[in-house]
Formats: sequence, C-alpha cells, structure tokens
Amino acid sequence: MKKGKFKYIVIIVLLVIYCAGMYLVFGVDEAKERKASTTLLVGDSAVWNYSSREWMNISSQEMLSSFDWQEFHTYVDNQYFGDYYVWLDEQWYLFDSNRDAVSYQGNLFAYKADFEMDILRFNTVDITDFTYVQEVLKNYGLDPNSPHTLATVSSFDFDKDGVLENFYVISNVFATDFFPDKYFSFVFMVDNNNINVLYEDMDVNDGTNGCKPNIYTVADVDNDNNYEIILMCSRYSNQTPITMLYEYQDDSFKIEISNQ
Ligand SMILES: [Ca+2]
Ligand SMILES: [Ca+2]
Repeated sequence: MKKGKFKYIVIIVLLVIYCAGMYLVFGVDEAKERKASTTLLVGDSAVWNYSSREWMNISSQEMLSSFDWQEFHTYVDNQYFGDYYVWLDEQWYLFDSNRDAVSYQGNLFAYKADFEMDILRFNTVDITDFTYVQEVLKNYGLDPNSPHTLATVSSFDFDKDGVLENFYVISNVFATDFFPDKYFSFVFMVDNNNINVLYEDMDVNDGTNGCKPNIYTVADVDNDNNYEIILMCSRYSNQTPITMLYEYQDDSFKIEISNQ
C-alpha cells in the first residue's frame, strides 16, 4: 500500500471513531432528553407538564379536567402505590380498572411519561446533631439555639456517588408555645461538610405567616440521569402549599418551576 493512501485511510478511520464518540457523548443524551415528556401530579397543589425541555404549570380547570380518567403511575409517601385512573375534585381521587375508588393516605405523587421514572425512597428522622443547623442560623443572623417547630433530616444519595447526602429542614413557623420575633424556614443539603441552601425564608413573625417546608419527592423527573427535588411548603390553615421543583446545576439548586 502506498504511504499516501495509508495516511488517508488512517484519517478516515480516526474521523469515524471521533464522530461515533461524539454521538455517544452528546447525541444519545440529547436524543434521550428530547424524548422525555411527562406530567406530574404533586399532591393537590401542583400539576406540571414537561416536554421539549420546557416546564409548564397546569392550572386552568379545563386543562386539569382533561386528566380525568387518565392512567397514572401513583406513589404514596414515595412508595409505589399502583397504576390508577385519576379524577380531580378539590383533591385527586384514584380508581382501579373496574372504576372502583382506591383510597390512600399520605403524600400523593403521580406521573405519566414516555419513560420509566426513577423515584427515590428515603427516610426522614428528627435531627439529633444540630451542628449544621446552628451554623446556618448563625449565618443568617439568628440565635443558633432558637426554638423550632420542625427539625428533620433526610439522607439519600442525591448525586449517585455512593455516599449519602443529608438534607436538613428546620423551621419555627406556626409556633404555639413560644412566639419568636422572626419566623424562619431553611432547607439545606450537607455534602462533604459543605452547606448548600435550597430554601431560605425569614421575616417578622405574625404567627400565621411563612410556611413549613418538607422534601416531598426526589426523582429524575426529566430522565437525564440526575435527580430533582420537589419541595412543598405548607402555609397556615387551608391555603394551597407552595410547591417547587429544584434542579441541581453547577453546584447549586435552582427552581425549575413552582406553582406560584
Ligand atoms: Ca452522594
Ligand atoms: Ca433529572
């Protein structure tokens, strides 16, 4: 074989390998992301639709009732509950294939998608070590030993590196046996001793303002292999909770969509 021709073949082979590599790195991911479309029912407070990489809040009665008698994969308190037909009347009701009502107790999360969603199960316990909580309260100019009405920690491997991250939720809203000048609510992740705040809210307390946060669902809602977090913040009395979807990008949490 002539030297010139050989060189030519090597260049073509290298080009083919390069193109195949680029497709595997970027093309497959893109094709997968483009395909991802889903509708999420987050308790009775939010219905979100995701398609063509855009999130949309569905709130009109007409749009909402279009989901009646559609089948969703349902989860209660982050455990798979079953595939049921849904029907909305102030709250979501579930029905089996015989159209018999199926009752549930707990936090409902339901989805319909063109992919199988990875929904993470996790445990939430009361905080026993307040070191990080005290650090956060101090950072916000609050008494590190402030009494609270809520202090929980949930542990799960959010970034899939084999090590658990801790998600702290601390709040003093709606106190009945003490009356703080300021109310506060914080949700933060501790990973490798680093504190990363998702939710922060503090203001003058009137006893009924602010909201009580909780980590509602952790799931890869857009099928990009990274988990998102749904945070629900319950307000006083029967006001609709504030519901937010967080994505973790470039070392920080960003709200992708909220029901507000
Ligand atoms: Ca981890
Ligand atoms: Ca994701």
